[in-house]
Amino acid sequence: MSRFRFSVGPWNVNEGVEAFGPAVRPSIPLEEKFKKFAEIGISGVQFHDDDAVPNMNDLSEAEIIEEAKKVKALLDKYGLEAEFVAPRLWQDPHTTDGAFTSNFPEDREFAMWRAYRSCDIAKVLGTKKIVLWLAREGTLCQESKSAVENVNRLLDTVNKLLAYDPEIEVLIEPKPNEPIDRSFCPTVGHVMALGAKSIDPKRVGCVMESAHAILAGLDPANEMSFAIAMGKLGSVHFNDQNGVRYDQDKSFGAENLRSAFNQVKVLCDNNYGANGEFVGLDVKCMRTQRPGDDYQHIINSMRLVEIMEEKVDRFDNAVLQQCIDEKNYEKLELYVLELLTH
Ligand code: 3MF
Ligand code: MG
Repeated sequence: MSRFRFSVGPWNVNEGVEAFGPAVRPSIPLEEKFKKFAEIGISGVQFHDDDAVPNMNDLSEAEIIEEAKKVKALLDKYGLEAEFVAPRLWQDPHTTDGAFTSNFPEDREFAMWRAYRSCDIAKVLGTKKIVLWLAREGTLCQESKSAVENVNRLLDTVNKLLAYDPEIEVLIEPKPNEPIDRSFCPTVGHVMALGAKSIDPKRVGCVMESAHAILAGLDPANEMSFAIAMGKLGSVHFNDQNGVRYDQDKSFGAENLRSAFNQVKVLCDNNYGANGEFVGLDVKCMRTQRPGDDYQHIINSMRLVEIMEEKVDRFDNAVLQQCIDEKNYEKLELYVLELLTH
């Protein structure tokens, strides 16, 4: 049994579409996903705005709220909680040049409209957390935008959201690249700096994803630690990634067990979850997986967290202290490797 509460998004169970191939599995209705999530031990659901309210561009603000109420009733039916709402600002034709940092004012206006609607949807679903994955906030052609101007636009966006709803908390999910080449806000440090300059720093934090840290050439546990030290780790996206290549969203621990151990350890050591935070899983199922077996990556990830919790509980601080006293980190290295392999 894990000490953590787990969350996933509906997008984590998908049809297997990727850049080089179309859908290979049938779509699963939202309610069926909720039912299965509850069955396998998930207690939170992460939402994109249009996961909760499909085709929202065509709806009025009042209609969006009515649609969101139906989703809230479904969550209640399966005993699930909404963790956060994130505006999906990377698929719409309005956001080809970015959303909050597009060169085109009508696109920026569209992005704000979606972000405000995310706040409205979050209120109905019963969560205060708004996540901004700044997917296209950067450049493909570096000279096409001023980075200084656009970092200020991101700050302005955060401020507008904080002012729009005095209850919400804005969690930025940093990622250095993909789908853009160069992000304006690539790491936890950048998020912390933006938050500190906002009109209400205590309501700005981050979601740290393992794969995003690896893509930035950084250590996931240390990125999470930095946010914890600042009191700003609002959520995590546990997954794994084989080095610096395309964004893989592999099952947690599938590539690097020691890194998985250290991510779980930093959360355990710092009592993560005590304020209701979830361990979010942002994992993608392999395209080879058959319909019906396409929750396996989520089950695997939760199991890995549990296994690592057990290792963390067995980690002997007396051994650690002895190794420090002897200044013998080679000995500590072996201790950790034996712990992980036994
Ligand atoms: C991309 C991501 C995103 C975000 C999600 C919520 C599609 O690499 O990690 O998943 O996690 O949009 O912000
Ligand atoms: Mg993510």
